[in-house]
Amino acid sequence: KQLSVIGVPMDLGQMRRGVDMGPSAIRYAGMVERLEQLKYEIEDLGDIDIPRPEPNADNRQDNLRNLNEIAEGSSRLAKSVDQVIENKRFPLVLGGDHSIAMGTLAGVAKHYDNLGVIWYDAHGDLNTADSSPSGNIHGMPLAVSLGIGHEKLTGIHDYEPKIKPENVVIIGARSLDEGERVLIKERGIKVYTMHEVDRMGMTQVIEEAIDYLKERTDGVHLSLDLDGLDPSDAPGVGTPVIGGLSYRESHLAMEMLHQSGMITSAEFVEVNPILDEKNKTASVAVGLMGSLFGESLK
Ligand code: DIR
Ligand code: MN
Ligand code: MN
Ligand code: MN
Repeated sequence: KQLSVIGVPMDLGQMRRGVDMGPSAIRYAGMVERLEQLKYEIEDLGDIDIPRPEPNADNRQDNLRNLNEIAEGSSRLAKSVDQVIENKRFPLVLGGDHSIAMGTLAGVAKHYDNLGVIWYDAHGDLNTADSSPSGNIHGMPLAVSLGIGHEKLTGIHDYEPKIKPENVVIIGARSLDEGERVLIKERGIKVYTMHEVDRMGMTQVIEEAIDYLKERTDGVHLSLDLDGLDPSDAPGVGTPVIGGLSYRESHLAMEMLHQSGMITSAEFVEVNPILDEKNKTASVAVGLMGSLFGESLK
């Protein structure tokens, strides 16, 4: 298989500096070497150029912080991802904060009639400018991809919506804002909160998710926010929430997704090396990639 890696040094979607160094931290944790052992042909396309706003400016429009810079960065990312798929390669995107998913999905979804999405995250990322408690765009990319949000974001790469609510599965949720809960109910988005993971176990959660997506999609994007994991396993994230998915549950999930053969693109986001402990979170991300791409002991 042929893989193309795209780094996205984006930190404008939230308030903690340092997450723009996520792509370097993940590369430094040995990603390329790890995946090459699995006999992938890998090309690293380097990093997308992200516009810088005026330093220290609040830079908010309609409760959307850094709107123009994020829209422009996402649009550049969308073009790159689009080209990778055009070349019949698998796009592997490294964040950067989760706002980059708007660009990734814009580049991917064009190539599918019914793109499925697995959103592995402590959060729903379903806010809009009106519902957002923070004005941080990294809390909005799933809503934006569904066509809900500011037109500068929903219109990235010149089409919308990118995905349909019935093709989305959220796993690991444990911090949902009120407006996000309303959207989940209204649009019928499938959500496995930590409550369901605890009751059913990760095996059944992923089996159900795979069966559900298999029936209705022609490709599946994995958007993995490292804060979906418990902060004890992934401390280097900007918005940690206790009570998360374990390292082992996450590896199991990745192995089962690999066995399903259904994942057609992936991104790993929110690794912040400044907040991390000796690059642990980036190493966890690389380990999860290993499992997703087929590492196994037999
Ligand atoms: C919160 C936090 N729901 C917000 N969202 C985060 O600001 O919208 N998403 N951290 O990953
Ligand atoms: Mn997220
Ligand atoms: Mn489409
Ligand atoms: Mn999150």
